[in-house]
Amino acid sequence: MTCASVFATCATAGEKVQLAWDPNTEPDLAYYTLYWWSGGTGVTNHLTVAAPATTASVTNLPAGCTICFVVTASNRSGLESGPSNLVSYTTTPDLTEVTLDLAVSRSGFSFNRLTRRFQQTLTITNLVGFPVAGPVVLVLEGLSSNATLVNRSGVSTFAGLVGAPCFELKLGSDGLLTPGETVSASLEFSNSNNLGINYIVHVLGIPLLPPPPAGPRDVTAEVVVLPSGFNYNRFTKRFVQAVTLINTTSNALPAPVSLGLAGLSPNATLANRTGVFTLPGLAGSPYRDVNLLTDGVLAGGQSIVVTLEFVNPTYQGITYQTRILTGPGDR
Ligand SMILES: [Ca+2]
Repeated sequence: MTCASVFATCATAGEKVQLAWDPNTEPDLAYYTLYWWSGGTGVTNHLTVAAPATTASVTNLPAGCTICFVVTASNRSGLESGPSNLVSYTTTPDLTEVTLDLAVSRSGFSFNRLTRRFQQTLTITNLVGFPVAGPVVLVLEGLSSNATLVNRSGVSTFAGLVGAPCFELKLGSDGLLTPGETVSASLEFSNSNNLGINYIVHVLGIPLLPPPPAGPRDVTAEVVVLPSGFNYNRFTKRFVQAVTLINTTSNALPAPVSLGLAGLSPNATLANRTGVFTLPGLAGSPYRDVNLLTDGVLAGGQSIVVTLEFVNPTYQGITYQTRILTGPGDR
């Protein structure tokens, strides 16, 4: 069984899990060792438990990860058994504030004489083009001190909202608040002095953002471009310019890396172009792909020289603005 993380990031959330296993029966049994790890981290943790105890709890597990556990038994000479079957546990993922992706409306309060509670209905609609996955949680910030949210699901540990009461929405069997879907929540408050109940509502969830569109990425802002002057080659009758590109980031830019010339003055033609852009906003501008040598990337901090050759029959000035695109896909 593989044990992969279900979410890309695993921030420490301090989740705790309790484990139990069947006892071993050897007379010289000394202790058990519990091992656990999270997919992708490459880190194995362990703790030992003196026999005959057969339970342990593990704290500070990362959020949104599948954690795998196995147990071994060791005897008094330190001889360790093979591992038990593997069990896994998925911790609650880190939530993101999605309040601005939703419409939240609140009814007035109604008083229930039997329960002596104030009831309010909140209606929540997903306004964006992507689903929000559960748990989707209402967090009531600054709830007035006379009121208590009686039917709360818990108390927030979210940064900036720590301690505020929470209410988890029921999302139906899909576990999602899909685009356009509306759900409602019935909040019940006790109210010690019957004064007003005020709060600011936040909504937390897991936005399932659409993947970024396939195609090259514009990294013009991340690359410094230093053009030389022009040299005229009498044999080829071309104007030659050496352009140095410097990747100012620490991230490698994947091939192909294209140097585009937007707004090239109409007297000049890029003779050694790789192609002409068809992308919106760049359509018709010529580009030349950078020779990235064997590693196929423009590494972080790396500089590389591109030689441009222009045909310029009228000998007028050659001007353009540079654009840098990286990665596969249509240009
Ligand atoms: Ca749903």
